[in-house]
This record gives sequence, C-alpha cells and structure tokens, in this order.
Amino acid sequence: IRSFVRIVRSLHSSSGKLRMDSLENAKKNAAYKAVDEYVQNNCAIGIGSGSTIVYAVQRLAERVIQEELNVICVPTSFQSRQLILDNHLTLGNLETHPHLYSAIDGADEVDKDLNLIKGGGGCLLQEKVVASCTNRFVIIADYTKNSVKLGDKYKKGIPIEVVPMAYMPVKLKIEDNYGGTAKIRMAVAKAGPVITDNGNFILDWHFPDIDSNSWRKINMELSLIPGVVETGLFTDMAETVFFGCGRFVSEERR
Ligand code: ABF
Repeated sequence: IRSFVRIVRSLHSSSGKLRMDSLENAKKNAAYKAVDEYVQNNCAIGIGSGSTIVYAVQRLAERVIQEELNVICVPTSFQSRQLILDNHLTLGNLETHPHLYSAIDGADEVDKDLNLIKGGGGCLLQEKVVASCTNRFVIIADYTKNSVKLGDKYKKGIPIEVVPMAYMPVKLKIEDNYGGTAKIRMAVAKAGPVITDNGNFILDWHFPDIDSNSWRKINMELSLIPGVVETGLFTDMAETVFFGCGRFVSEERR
C-alpha cells in the first residue's frame, strides 16, 4: 500500500509540475510575441503588471541590448516600476510621455468580444490610465484566460477600486442594481483591507449571469457611482490579445 501511495503521489506531483511548466511556457510565448510585434525603436510603451508581464520585460530587455533600442517604459504599478528598474530599462511617466506607442499587459479573463477582467492583482486604475494613452493596447495571457463569457473561467469577480469611506454605499448600490455580491478585498490573514497603489480599497463584485453585450453599459454606470475610482472591466480597449498555449500563440484582434 505504501509504495502504491508513493507512486500516486509522484504521478500527481509530476503532472502538476508539467501543467505549471506548460502554463509558464504559454505566458512566455505570448509575451515574447507581443514584444516582438509591438515595440519599435524610439518609442514609449506602457508596461503592465502581474506574472505574464515579467516575461515581456525580460524579452524587452534582451531586444534593447541586442538591437540597441531606445525605449521608454511607463509603469502601471509599483511592481511594474520595480520590474523596469531591475531589468535596467528606461523608466518614464505620463507627464513626459502622454502618448504611448503601445501598452502591453496581462488580464484575468478575456471574453469573445475582448472584454476584459483585470485587477486581480489590484493594479487596475493605473493599468487603465496607461492603456487609455495608446491605440495599441495589447493583452498577453495563457490559454486558461480565454473565455466565451466573463465569469466562465475567472471566479474571483470584477475588481472595483473605491475610495475607502465609500466602500459600503458603493457595495450596496452595486448589489441592489445588478445583484450578486461585492466583497471588500482583505489582506492575507484578514489583517485589514487591501490598499491599492493609490490608497484605495477594492470591492470584488461576484456578478450574476450577464450577457457580454451589456458590459460596456454596466461599466459606464459603475463608473458613475460616487466613490468608484475605476473598475477592472476593460471594454473596447484591447486591440490585440495573444493567448499562449504550449509552443503556440493564437491571436485575437478587435
Ligand atoms: C494584471 O495582472 C492585472 O490586471 C491582472 O489582474 C493580472 C494578470 O496577471 P497574470 O499575468 O499573473 O495572470 O495585469
């Protein structure tokens, strides 16, 4: 019995590892393709946040050295700023570079109309501002993020950044108007609410079944609720999405 248990355990851990490896490859391949297609010499680009963007920044650093490129990188979060600095890339900002050639970022889920859920990592506000400064907003993701309908695959809800004093009225308005539940995001071990890079709270809205045609309107309405700073719903923004799957990358364009 003991050796049977050992065999099952080792099979389980090796298939788990295989899956992790293929997910990482998928992220890497999508990221490399985006950087190869959407970065050129003498341009400023937006750098997103999350784990997939790490591969994009690595590829960018390689290209900058090999091709002697001059690229200014505008970050979307503290993490993204650190990543740019750690890779010896040139840090920029929207004050000096308000028009970006492209912006490359990850996503939590992408539906068939390229509506996105973003902000699982808490960086949605700066990500949306940076994305709004380019006509080439490019998403990089592994195949698990490719969904027909928002909520089919990503189960953590839509993040909504709110001013701290407004979190309760905003929560109630969202729940009353649309249903579902909007939960304040808590830090590890429930030490307190998660605080964003901008000093705000996040509500994660676990929404009911909603048709993908409605997201644009709902996003506008959510943004108008007093106290809402920004939503993690990105509609009509992504120009291209690269989904990595093993060695292959598929491409969706708006
Ligand atoms: C950011 O990172 C977010 O908006 C999104 O929540 C997340 C995606 O991260 P990962 O690439 O790790 O899946 O871009």
